[in-house]
Amino acid sequence: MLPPMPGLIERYRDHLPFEPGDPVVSLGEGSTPLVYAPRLSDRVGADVWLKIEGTNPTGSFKDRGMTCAVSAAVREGAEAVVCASTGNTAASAAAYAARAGLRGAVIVPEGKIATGKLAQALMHGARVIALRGNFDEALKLVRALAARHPVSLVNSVNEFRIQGQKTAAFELVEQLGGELDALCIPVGNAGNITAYWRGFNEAGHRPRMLGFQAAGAAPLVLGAPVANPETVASAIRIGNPARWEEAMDAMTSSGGAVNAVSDDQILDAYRFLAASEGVFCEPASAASVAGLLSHGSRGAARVVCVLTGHGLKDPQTALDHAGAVVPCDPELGAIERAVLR
Ligand code: AN7
Repeated sequence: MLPPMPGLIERYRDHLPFEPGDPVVSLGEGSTPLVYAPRLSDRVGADVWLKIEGTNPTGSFKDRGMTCAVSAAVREGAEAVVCASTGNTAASAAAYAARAGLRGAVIVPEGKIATGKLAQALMHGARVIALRGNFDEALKLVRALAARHPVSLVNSVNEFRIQGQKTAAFELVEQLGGELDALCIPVGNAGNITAYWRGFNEAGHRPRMLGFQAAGAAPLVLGAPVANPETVASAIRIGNPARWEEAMDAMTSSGGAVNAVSDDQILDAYRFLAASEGVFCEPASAASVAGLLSHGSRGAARVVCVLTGHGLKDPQTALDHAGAVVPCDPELGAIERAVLR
């Protein structure tokens, strides 16, 4: 029998704030595939790889941070974990809370999270609270809640989340032998770009950090919070990122940039990845590729696009933007016409 694939904390313990003997809550996260993208590379004129974070246990990169945040919560004796979320943090927090035997409560903007994420949070037994407000309001409220009650806040304002997520940069350095010029990454609450930059610095490699926001939710591009963010990429429908300064620092100190991509550009990249590379990610993730396609690689020869979440998270957006099914009567002639036409 093969030895089990260790989770992040075991794999990178030397770089993480966990001692041997500390409780570890893991679902085997991390060690995600890095897949070369030949057609995208042709279009961009550079070698491009996709870091497929949708293969994490709950289908998004959030699991990297959540194994650390929930393990630390157990160590601290917390009884419950809480978060505000556009969906993926909620799904991940709910799963790791279930695994740890902790109560989980997640606050999501009512009607604005993808179906798969809602199903996950509910199935894992979290209390799902639909806020009549947006993510930024939810985060503000949950921070106030955590300051007053013995619950562990597992949003990326929690340092352990950043610690866990920085391991994706370690993996990239290993997978590419350190040969990486630029990283394209969607930016919402700005925890992930902060974490990658931390990881790259610790690993001694400093690729250009190219962050992309949805045009209707692009506070970092505009230089001011957005009161009513809107985008088809519901995961990054965020108007006032918590890690604002750190994200800007990552982009400036690496010689990178932050840019906006329109919903149409996001949807084009989303369909292109699925239809031409065989990789189905969620709309927010496609912002990294949309950004690379519309803003270019800035002279980088070797580029990684981070695909933060799995396409199955948001089946409704897929169905709304994909081709139609072909109806068919149960006869050979009809099947021939339907299949071979
Ligand atoms: C697929 O789940 O903020 O810049 O509450 O789900 O670290 O916020 C999700 C964010 C990119 C942006 N791609 O990352 C949440 C949440 C996907 C995401 C982001 C998110 P950050």
